[in-house]
Amino acid sequence: VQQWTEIGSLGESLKESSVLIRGRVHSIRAVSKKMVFVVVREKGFTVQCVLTVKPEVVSLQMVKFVTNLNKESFVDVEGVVSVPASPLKATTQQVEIQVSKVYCVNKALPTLPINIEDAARSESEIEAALQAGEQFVRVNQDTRLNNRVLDLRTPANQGIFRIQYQVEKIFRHFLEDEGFVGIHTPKLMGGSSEGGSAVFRLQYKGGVPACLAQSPQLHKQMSICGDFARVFEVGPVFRAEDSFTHRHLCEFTGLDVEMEIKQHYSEVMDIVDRLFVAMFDHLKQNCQKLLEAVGKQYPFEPLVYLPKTLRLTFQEGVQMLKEAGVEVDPLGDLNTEAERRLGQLVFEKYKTQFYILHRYPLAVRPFYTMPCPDDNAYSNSFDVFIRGEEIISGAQRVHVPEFLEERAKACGIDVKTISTYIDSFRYGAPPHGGFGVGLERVVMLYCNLNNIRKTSLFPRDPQRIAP
Ligand code: ATP
Ligand code: AMO
Repeated sequence: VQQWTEIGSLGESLKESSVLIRGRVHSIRAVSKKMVFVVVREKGFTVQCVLTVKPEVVSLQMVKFVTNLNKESFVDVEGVVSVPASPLKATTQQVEIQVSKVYCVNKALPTLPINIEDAARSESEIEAALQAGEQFVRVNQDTRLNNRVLDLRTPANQGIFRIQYQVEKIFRHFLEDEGFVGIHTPKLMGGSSEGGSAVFRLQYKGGVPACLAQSPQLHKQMSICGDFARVFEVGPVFRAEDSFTHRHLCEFTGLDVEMEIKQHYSEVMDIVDRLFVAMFDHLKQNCQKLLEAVGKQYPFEPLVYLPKTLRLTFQEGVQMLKEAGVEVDPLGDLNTEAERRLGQLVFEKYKTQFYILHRYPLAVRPFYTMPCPDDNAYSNSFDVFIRGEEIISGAQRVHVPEFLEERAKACGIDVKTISTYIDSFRYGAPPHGGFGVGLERVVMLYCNLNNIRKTSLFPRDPQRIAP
């Protein structure tokens, strides 16, 4: 049995070795009846395979067969690795394979809804192709998403979703090392977890009204009441968002944390700080190839962050905006534009694109948020931003049941629907807090991508529930 070599691992060290690879036909360029170049792709990596008629080895027929292969078909290629005289522009690997055998494992349709080479072009490559009068198709977002299985094959998308998994991995590993335990909370709920309208309603058995969880909020807190002390969850979050924006999905992946607090809600922000610095360091140190694959199609500047994450209070943020001529309600929420502007101001002043804004006005936070003990117009809560856009919300929670009930009522929530949640606190609950991260947003903003649909494998938005 012969060893398979991954295309991504082909390099000069394998010069003159015989290799066997399996991949897709990415492109075909016939030079003559006797010679054809086939670029073969695997997991976003590409290598040029050269087929030349050679008596006893490669026949005219074989060159013809390969010339006529459909793109995206799966092939096994056997040959010897060689190093070309000049660098190869069209492939990721800088070696070629001098082919002795090609076997088509399974073919793709002759015409596909998306040409992967077209889908993989950057804006500047599109410009250059237009200037050169090249024949190609500009693949728009809807076409990509309608044909996501093909779109996912581009090197940039291979990079995005492999980076996304690294973010999830560091989240799990870091928290595990800090004594957190992974949990799984129900997604079918009797009442809404965040309040408000953005909830998907459904009928449970026996016609009982139910909804899909807008977050694991209630059950992650109830797990703290169940003595797990420090918990995290990676799971789906459902929001019936009305508006069509670049950063809202109807289903996304939530990275959630909940923990006992000994003295101060800064303990929760400490976890955010160390977790994300560890994550960004890991991406920088171990994911260069993936980041380059994304950057080649969607160029971006690396994220600038500090070894110790900057914390500003909401009031300081409002003041910075005011000094820059942006008036905002000091007891209201920041709109998207103000958040972006503050992101720029923070970058100019503190040289970081990642920071925590805390002590938000109580009025703009969910009912379960703990007011500041020294001024209850504000709350022990925070949001976290990358490049001026929110990736995290977090807070200390109200752990006194009577007060929790009062806050829920004041926020217009029907307390009957969350009575088991409120009761959990009647049996004795420790001070605690936590936060929720949108996984797709982290990757979108880390790579400075312009749309959250680019970081959702099969996105669900107000206008899309397929494929
Ligand atoms: P969270 O659920 O924690 O608030 P989020 O990022 O979804 O996270 P939103 O409350 O939806 O935040 O919005 C934050 C701010 O962004 C709002 O104050 C609002 O001004 C603005 N915003 C939200 N949706 C839109 C939209 N569709 N178009 C423009 N601005 C929006
Ligand atoms: P929040 O509602 O802010 O907080 O959500 C937490 C994080 O989830 C992400 N997010 C979204 N991502 C994609 N599409 C959406 N529609 C969407 N809505 C939110 C954002 C946001 O920061 N229970 C609290 C968290 C907590 O306090 O622990 C909560 O759900 O990145």
